[in-house]
Amino acid sequence: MVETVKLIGAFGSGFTHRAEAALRLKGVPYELILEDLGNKSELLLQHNPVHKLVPVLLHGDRAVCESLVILEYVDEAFDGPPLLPTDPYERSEARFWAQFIDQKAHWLGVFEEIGGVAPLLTDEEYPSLCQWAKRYVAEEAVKQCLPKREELVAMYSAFKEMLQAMATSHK
Ligand SMILES: N[C@@H](CCC(=O)N[C@@H](CS)C(=O)NCC(=O)O)C(=O)O
Repeated sequence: MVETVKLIGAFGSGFTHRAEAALRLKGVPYELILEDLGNKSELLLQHNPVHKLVPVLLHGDRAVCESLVILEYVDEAFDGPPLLPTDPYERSEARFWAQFIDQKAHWLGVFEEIGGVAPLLTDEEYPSLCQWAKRYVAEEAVKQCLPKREELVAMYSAFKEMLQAMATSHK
């Protein structure tokens, strides 16, 4: 029996994107269930009682939490092109950069724009990482589940305004 794959996530969440991109790169069909993080569902709370965060991968009746853990689970549980290298050292490097980058490739530019700060990830300082980021966002499977930059800017700008309003009202 083929077990269904569902991903509990949230729009604009880089961690959700990471899990979704893993499923797409691996060629695993899945259903995306979008959470309202201001009003978390029973489904999310039941399957991630420890952190209560998205993403959560549901594979049949099993739940996998934490985006990097999901990524490795997807790589090991399903057939398809490998996501991580086979060589242990190269795997450790991939894990190191996965932790470091945490989807900054696409999201960092958005935060720079909203925060009005100078670019944090520059070609001069991180040439290999910038090259990788460009290749990553150009990948067809990734493009299909990458939120549009304008939508991320709109969402995080609204979030920033909400935080500013809260800070002002607490003065
Ligand atoms: N370390 C976690 C981080 C997940 C995370 O921070 N998820 C955010 C959305 S991007 C969330 O669920 N936020 C809801 C909350 O903080 O209550 C992972 O890699 O999966």
